[in-house]
This record gives sequence, C-alpha cells and structure tokens, in this order.
Amino acid sequence: MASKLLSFLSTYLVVVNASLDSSAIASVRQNLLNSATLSWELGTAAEALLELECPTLSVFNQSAFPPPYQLNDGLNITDVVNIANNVLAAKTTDSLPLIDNDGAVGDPASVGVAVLLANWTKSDLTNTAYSTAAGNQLNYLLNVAPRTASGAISHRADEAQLWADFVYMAPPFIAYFGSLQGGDGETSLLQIAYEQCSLYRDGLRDEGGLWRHVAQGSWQDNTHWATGNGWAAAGMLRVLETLNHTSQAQNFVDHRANLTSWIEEIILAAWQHQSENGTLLNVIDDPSSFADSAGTALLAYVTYRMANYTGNGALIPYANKALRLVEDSIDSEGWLRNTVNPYTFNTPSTLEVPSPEGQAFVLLLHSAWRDANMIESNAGDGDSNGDSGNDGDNGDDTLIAQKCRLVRRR
Ligand SMILES: *[C@@H]1O[C@H](CO)[C@@H](O)[C@H](O)[C@H]1NC(C)=O
Ligand SMILES: *[C@@H]1O[C@H](CO)[C@@H](O)[C@H](O)[C@H]1NC(C)=O
Ligand SMILES: *[C@@H]1O[C@H](CO)[C@@H](O)[C@H](O)[C@H]1NC(C)=O
Ligand SMILES: *[C@@H]1O[C@H](CO)[C@@H](O)[C@H](O)[C@H]1NC(C)=O
Ligand SMILES: *[C@@H]1O[C@H](CO)[C@@H](O)[C@H](O)[C@H]1NC(C)=O
Ligand SMILES: *[C@@H]1O[C@H](CO)[C@@H](O)[C@H](O)[C@H]1NC(C)=O
Ligand SMILES: CC(=O)N[C@H]1CO[C@H](CO)[C@@H](O)[C@@H]1O
Repeated sequence: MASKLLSFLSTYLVVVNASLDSSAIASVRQNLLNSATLSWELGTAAEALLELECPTLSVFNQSAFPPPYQLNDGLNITDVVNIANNVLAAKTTDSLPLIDNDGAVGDPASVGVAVLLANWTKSDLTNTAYSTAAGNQLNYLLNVAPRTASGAISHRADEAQLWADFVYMAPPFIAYFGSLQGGDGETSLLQIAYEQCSLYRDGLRDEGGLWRHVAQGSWQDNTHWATGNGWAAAGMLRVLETLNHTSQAQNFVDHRANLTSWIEEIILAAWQHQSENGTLLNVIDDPSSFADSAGTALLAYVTYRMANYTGNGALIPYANKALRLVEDSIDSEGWLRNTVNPYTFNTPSTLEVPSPEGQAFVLLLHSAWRDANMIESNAGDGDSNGDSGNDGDNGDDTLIAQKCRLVRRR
C-alpha cells in the first residue's frame, strides 16, 4: 500500500515547470481579446477567460452549479459578459443561432455558456434578452440543424457533416444549459450532450484512438489533426466535468466512465507521437507534418485536467514537456508562435496571421496547470535537467498547494 502510494506520488506530485509570469499572461490575454473575432474564437476565448479569471464559476469547480445570482467583489466576469454582449448586439432578432449565417452549426453555440452566465448573474432581472437568445440557440441545435443518419447534429448548416471541432462547441453548451435548468429538462439535456459526444466518436474515431477531422458530407479531412483531437478531448472533458458537478452526477456514473475513457484514449494516442522537444505535429501521426504549438497546448490542457479528475498522473510528464514547449513558443509580444494557421488547418501560421484560438489555449493550459496546484517551490531552479519534470527523486521538486500564484520562470 505504502509503496503504491509512493509510486503514485512520484508520478503525480512532481514538478513541473515554473509557469508564465503574470505579465506574459496579461499580454497573451490582451492579444486574445484583440484578435478573437469569429464565432468559435469568441466562445473559446470566453471559456479560457472564465477559467483564468474566475475558476470557481467554471465547470471545473464543484461549486459551479448553480452559480451565484450576484457576484461578490472577488468575481469579475466582465470579460466574459462583454463577449456575450458584443455577440448579442451584432445578432439580428430573427436569427436562432447566436451568430447569424455563420455557416457552422456548432461554433455559434460555443458562446452560449457566456450568454447563460450573463443571464444568470445579470443585475436587471427584467432583462430576458440573454435567456431568449440562449433558448433559441438550443432550439436551433436540437430541432432545426441537419443531422446525420445516426442522429449526430451536423457541424455544418448546409449539409450533414461531422467535424471534431463540434465537440468543444456544442455539447458543453447543451450540458451547461441543462445544468442550470434543473429537473427533467436537465436530465434530458445532459443525456443529449453525452450522446452527441458518443455519436461524434463513432463517426470520427479511427483504430488506435485518434479522431479524423471531418467526415461525411461533400468532402472529408481524414487526417488526425492535432487541434481537432484537442477540440474533441476538451469538449468531452467539459461535458464530463459538467456532469460531475451537477446534482445528477450519481445518475451519470456510466456516462462519466465512458467519457473518461474516450478522453484518455485520445491523449494517450496523441502523446505517443510527441516530438523530443515537446511539440505535437499538426497531423499528429504524419512525420512529414509541421510542429503545432496550439494543438499541443490544448491537448496538454486536457491532460492536466484529466490527471486532476482521475488522480492518475501517468501522462503528466508529457504535459509538462508540452508546457515548456508552449512557453518557449510565446514571443516577447505575447503571441503564441509555431501554430497551425487555424483557417487552413494544414499550413503553418505566419507573423501576419497568428492564431486567436492558440492564444486561448495558452490561457486554458496555464489555468489547468495552476488548478492542479503544480507550482514549484524554487522558481529559480526550474527543471534544470530538462527532462520535463518526471524526476520525482529531485529534492527541489516540491509541490506547493498555493492557488492563483503566478511565479516567474527565470
Ligand atoms: C472551487 O470554488 C470554491 C469557492 O466557490 C473554492 O473555495 C475552491 O477552492 C474551488 N476549488 C477548486 C478545486 O478550484
Ligand atoms: C473587472 O474586469 C474588467 C476587465 O478586465 C476591468 O476593466 C474592471 O476594472 C474590473 N472591475 C473590477 C471592479 O475590478
Ligand atoms: C436566466 O436566469 C434566470 C435567473 O435570473 C433563471 O431563472 C433562468 O432559468 C435563466 N435562463 C436560462 C435559459 O438559463
Ligand atoms: C458505456 O460504454 C459501454 C461500452 O461501449 C456501453 O456498453 C454502455 O452502454 C455505455 N454507457 C452509457 C451510459 O452509454
Ligand atoms: C520541435 O521539433 C519538431 C520536429 O519534431 C520541429 O519541427 C520543430 O521546429 C521543433 N520546435 C522547436 C521550437 O524547436
Ligand atoms: C487538483 O488536484 C489538487 C491536488 O490534489 C487539488 O488540491 C485540487 O483541488 C484539484 N483541483 C481540481 C480543480 O480538482
Ligand atoms: C472522479 C470523480 O467522480 N470526481 C469528483 C466528482 O465530483 C465530486 C463532487 O464535486 C467529487 O467528490 C469527485 O471526486
């Protein structure tokens, strides 16, 4: 027993890089706010800002449901509400989705959590704009959008097509909506969110565990796109954590076990292809592909969160190595470099076309690292032997449970 515990501790309670200092985080955040304009970028930004700035309101906290109606001084969700407000201000009244004519079914829904939180915490109780908009978005997903023969809600508005991206954009919103509703509506929406993850996995998973990017419809992308695998894993993670923190958690034990194994199968498969320097390639298992720090960041984020959820830290050394690579890929202006161009999926980004979603992934990764309490005691030491922190016998590698403290890397 004791030796089992020790081996657990030496895998899990290791350090761990120092992380980005607060001024680096501030510029990554500012660049995110300045660059995120498209539906999924806004939704992902809202999630990242919430996890960074108000983690107790995010689905990762056991106090997520219900959120407080009135936020106390310590909780400032201005950034998140601003995103919801800007989206609603730009929306025409007859559009069911939160963003008109987006082309994607899933992407506008990603802003839905911000809209629901804005509704829940609004000071003007007579304001029904958020609630109506969120309800219309849900109605569009469930009753209007095309579906595949299996019942999966299409990611595209004009034909039935599955994209791994959908899993981060829509099921977490559906689950969050349900969790605020309570009652039978809650049960049925949680079930739908789970089923959509399951149907997407059936439609996109390949032998070996990695997911294809796009299937069905008029064209396909059969590659194991790093970011696509990240979207799938991170979306299922959000649904899992939502389920786990609702009052219905005990009614969804099997669902949670399945989601856990579906997420783990992706990250386990992905890290088998991690390069020496910590990166994943844009097409995870194609050695001729280029390095992508953004997909790497998203999958490392999932890895830290899952380790915290399951208590199994076996994959943490991969995430540590990835974290260092991601940190080293942030330039002095706070832009994540060496990413995929998020609009082509298959070419590297350039200085002129950075990756707004990559900016958000950095904040997600940082928040997950922080919430796992992976803050090292000796900021000057770092992991000087460079082997990504899995040297549990190093006496300097002390884990300190200190929340929200950002330490300087060098
Ligand atoms: C969850 O939020 C509560 C406050 O609502 C806070 O005390 C607690 O530390 C948070 N837990 C985690 C694991 O972040
Ligand atoms: C809340 O956050 C916004 C945006 O980050 C900031 O401008 C504002 O000053 C903050 N408000 C308080 C009361 O701290
Ligand atoms: C909007 O917030 C109110 C509380 O102010 C809540 O009763 C209502 O259910 C919320 N609507 C949605 C769609 O979550
Ligand atoms: C979980 O997965 C197993 C194996 O695929 C399946 O038999 C079971 O029905 C799933 N559970 C739920 C709740 O969907
Ligand atoms: C990391 O390694 C990959 C090859 O595996 C290479 O393409 C990439 O440029 C390297 N990245 C950095 C930042 O050195
Ligand atoms: C993550 O794990 C740490 C260390 O065990 C724990 O203190 C913390 O509450 C966990 N955080 C979350 C978000 O579960
Ligand atoms: C794996 C698991 O069930 N994790 C947690 C789910 O949430 C409850 C309460 O919030 C925790 O006690 C569990 O450990």
